[in-house]
Amino acid sequence: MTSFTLRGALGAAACLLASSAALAHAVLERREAEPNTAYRATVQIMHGCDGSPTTSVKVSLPEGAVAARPLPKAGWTVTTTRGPFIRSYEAGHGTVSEGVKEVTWSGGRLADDHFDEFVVSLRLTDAFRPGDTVHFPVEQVCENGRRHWTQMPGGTPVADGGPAPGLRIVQAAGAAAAPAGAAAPTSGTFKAGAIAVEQPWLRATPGGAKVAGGYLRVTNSGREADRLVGAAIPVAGRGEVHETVSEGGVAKMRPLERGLEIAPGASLELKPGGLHLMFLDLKAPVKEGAPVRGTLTFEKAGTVEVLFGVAPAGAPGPASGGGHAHH
Ligand SMILES: [Cu+2]
Repeated sequence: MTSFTLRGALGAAACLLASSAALAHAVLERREAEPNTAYRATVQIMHGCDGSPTTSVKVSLPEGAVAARPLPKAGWTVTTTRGPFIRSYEAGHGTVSEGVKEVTWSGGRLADDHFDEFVVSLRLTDAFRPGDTVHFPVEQVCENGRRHWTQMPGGTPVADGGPAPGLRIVQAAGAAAAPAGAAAPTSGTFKAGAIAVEQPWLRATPGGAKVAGGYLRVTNSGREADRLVGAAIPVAGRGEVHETVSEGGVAKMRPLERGLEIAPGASLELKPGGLHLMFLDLKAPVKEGAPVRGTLTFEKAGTVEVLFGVAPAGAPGPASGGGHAHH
């Protein structure tokens, strides 16, 4: 009812704004959870599509949510899509590297003036840290039309829908607070052939910044040299490998045109003030606490998918107990 009153008052031009901000139709019932716990993701569908009944609801699960099991609903057919995770996770009783990534309930009919709940039980792994907001994008199909509740913070606005339902990750009760200035990146090791990439992280970017620095440790356990030749994240136009050199006492950075060689047995650390990745032509800010998927390309080992943790702007390192070998 409210939606029609609003629409009448605001007129057609304001419709999209009204529906994306005030009238989010897909929300999570429980919006806070601790890392390394079981979580019951209850997606509430509050309205249809401009009066038309809902006939299908698809929920995409965030990377780092594992062991997902949907709750069947009478009158609806539930289907799941499985796939590989970008790294393996500790899931309480063993390690998992693939699982359910999307759940769809279809074939039902939810009237516009009713609401219903669509539930997935899952486990939140150590991919999430207190302060992160994790998103569960929802695609709602109606008899007439559809709605995309898929918009991410800082991302492109969605015309026919609005924000993806978000879950805030909070500190476990009784746990020590993280030291001030400590980052909360996703930890992880990502492997391709003889190459291992440890704890990749980005520095958050302030407002209109067009570049972001990326850091990691890379180890070559093979018998041949390899080269890191490329890096990419979705919000950057391009990625380069940079070195920092001193010219007349001034530190300057420049791209390594042939990439970065990693000798057999060598372990290199890319860190602020030294070797680093540089992501340019940013289309959206890199936000603290919101891990970013990306790829690194090696001449021999090929392309490896990684998850960059995001530390505060200006952070010297990814985390306080972050396993740095030298100081
Ligand atoms: Cu640079």
